[in-house]
Amino acid sequence: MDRKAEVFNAGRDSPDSIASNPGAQSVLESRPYEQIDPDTYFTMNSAPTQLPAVEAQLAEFVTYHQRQETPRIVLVTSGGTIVPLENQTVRFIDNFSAGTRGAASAEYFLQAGYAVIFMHRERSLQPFNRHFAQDKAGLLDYLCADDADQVSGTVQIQTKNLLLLITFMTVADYLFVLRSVTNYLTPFGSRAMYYLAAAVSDFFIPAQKMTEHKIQSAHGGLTLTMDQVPKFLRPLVHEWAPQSYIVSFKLETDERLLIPKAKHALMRYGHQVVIGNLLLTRKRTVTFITRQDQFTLSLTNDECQQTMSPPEIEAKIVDELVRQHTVFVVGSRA
Ligand code: PAZ
Repeated sequence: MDRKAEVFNAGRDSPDSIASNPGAQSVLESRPYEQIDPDTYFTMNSAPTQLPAVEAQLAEFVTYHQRQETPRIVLVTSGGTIVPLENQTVRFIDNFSAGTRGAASAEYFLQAGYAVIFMHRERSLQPFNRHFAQDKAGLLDYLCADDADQVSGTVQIQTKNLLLLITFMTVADYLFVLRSVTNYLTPFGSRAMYYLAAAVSDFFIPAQKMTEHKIQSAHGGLTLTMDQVPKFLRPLVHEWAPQSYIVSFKLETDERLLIPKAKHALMRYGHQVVIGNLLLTRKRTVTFITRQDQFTLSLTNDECQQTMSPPEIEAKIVDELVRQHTVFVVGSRA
């Protein structure tokens, strides 16, 4: 990957907390070499072929929940996008995300009474299925488990039509589907939550710049030049879902960057919550950044050592968000 592709997206308005952190400062001072706006992105790229089918499913699910007067609905995005390197794709760039956070969180939102649209990377982890994904047992095994609550919970989700599964593969699929979901959720206003846990690529190669056929190795090494994926949080917050409750995640590997960059994202886009997590500790600890507050949620040592049904950090995250979302909904009515 050449240097251009390594340039981070830069913040234009660095907050004080970043100014006091030289590491974060230098990252945030890098300027994007090319940044197309989201509208241009949608005109330059074709919508995925499955979009009309996805929209039909969304229409049916949302109409059902409007009729049922379901109090809350959440879009959970989960798993990593791929970035194709050829139009007839043989190779692509992927990332580490297995979709654990999204799948676990979807279960906790269902338990909290939310209808859930689970927008996930094809073949990544899914709610409930994730419990047997590793040992290749069947959903039947899960349903036949001793835990009666788990079973009745799953059956309720099926009979009450509370979970809609939709998929993406590439970053383009992700952006087109996300924009469509916002259209369908508009009637829910503040009662809709967006929980954006997917790991979405920051860089891509536009179709027009991609080679049609498989990249050949005859000429030696490979240098890639990638464009920056537009920052879709801005239109999401300001145009597509301005009344809804929006939670984004920020992943870093350098601890010194995490909080400054999470704060920066919140200031830049003006949504409700950024949840910061580090690659190595993400299953154990996260930091909430809101306009008023900053606090950490963690699993205790005792909780981590439990061998039978160890608690998951997602239970704590969702608990906290449900509480904050309630305050938001009430405040929006005032
Ligand atoms: O999918 P997973 O459970 O392995 O990882 C979850 C996560 C780290 C992708 C998520 O918590 C997250 O931080 N998503 C946003 C990543 C980003 O900064 O784009």
